[in-house]
Amino acid sequence: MNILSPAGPVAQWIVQLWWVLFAVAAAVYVLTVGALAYAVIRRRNAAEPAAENRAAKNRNVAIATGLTAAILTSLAFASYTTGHAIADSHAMEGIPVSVTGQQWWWEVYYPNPEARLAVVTANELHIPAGRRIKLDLRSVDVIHSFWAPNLGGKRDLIPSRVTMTWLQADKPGVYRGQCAEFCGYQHAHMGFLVIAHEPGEFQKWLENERKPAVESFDAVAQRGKQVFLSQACMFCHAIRGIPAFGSTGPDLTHIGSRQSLGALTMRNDRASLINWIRDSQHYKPGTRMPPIRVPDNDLNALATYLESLK
Ligand code: HEC
Ligand SMILES: [Cu+2]
Repeated sequence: MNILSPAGPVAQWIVQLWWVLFAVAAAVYVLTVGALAYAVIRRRNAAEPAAENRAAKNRNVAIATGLTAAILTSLAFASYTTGHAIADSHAMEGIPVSVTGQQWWWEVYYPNPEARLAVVTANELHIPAGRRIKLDLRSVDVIHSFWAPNLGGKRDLIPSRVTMTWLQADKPGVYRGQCAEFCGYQHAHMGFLVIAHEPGEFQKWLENERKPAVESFDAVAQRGKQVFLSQACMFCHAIRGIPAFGSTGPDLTHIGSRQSLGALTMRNDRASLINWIRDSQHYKPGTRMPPIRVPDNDLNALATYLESLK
């Protein structure tokens, strides 16, 4: 991932500003170091220190000071203009999505006036390409920062406050995001994906997410469900459609269709799922999910069940 390759308007503005700042800073650096080198060489080669020419010296200092002030003022102006362009667009319409930061994962919520049509998932922000997404950001514990560099700017998630930002992906694709404010031990393992779909595909995804967990009639998956319900899992995780309502950890209703486990800590495949349940602390030390002792047979059934939740 290259943070300097924008894939949406907000990121585009920020990257433009970045290049302007970089170019000006680089030019000033080269000029300053060049002038210093020139002065050193001239001084060295002169047999006698050159006669003081106060007037010329004063003039040069005045020019340099004026230039510095002009450059800093223009940069401040450029920065203000970019910030204003991003902030101004808050008033515009967009598809509302709520993101809640937790140590150390992201809850993603798609509100709907009809409560049963709302959708909740984790660590993946699915969006339609070419549409503006209005995000409201919350935190339940410490300050986090939402950052999907190819699509938008950083925005802090602050406990007991709602902050807003927006982003847009011009084309379908998968973009990486990351918590950008140190929030504890596993801050680095607090990643997420923004998955931009063709608008029709997005609707399909949303409709699938609205459904409760699919009931698989596979005997092993059925057994896995019983294991899930008989272990502590249901105190921390919700699976809509079965009596599991926990909210300490991510909603697992469609876990089988997600790409990662533990906020991009590991890929979502069978082996990782088993390893994660057996000993999440090994892969993400300090995470709120305790290691859970389940006999191997049950663990296999549990993995089959979770994988079936597409
Ligand atoms: C004490 C609460 C707690 C219990 C009990 C618990 N979990 Fe978790 N679980 C969590 C938390 C918190 C996370 C998020 C960890 C992170 O990303 O930092 C999580 C993450 C997961 C994930 C990855 C989800 C994702 O989207 O990344 C899976 C799968 C999972 N748990 C399955 C289980 C199963 C199966 C059980 C029972 C055997 C279980 N959990 C028991 C709290 C719990
Ligand atoms: Cu963080």
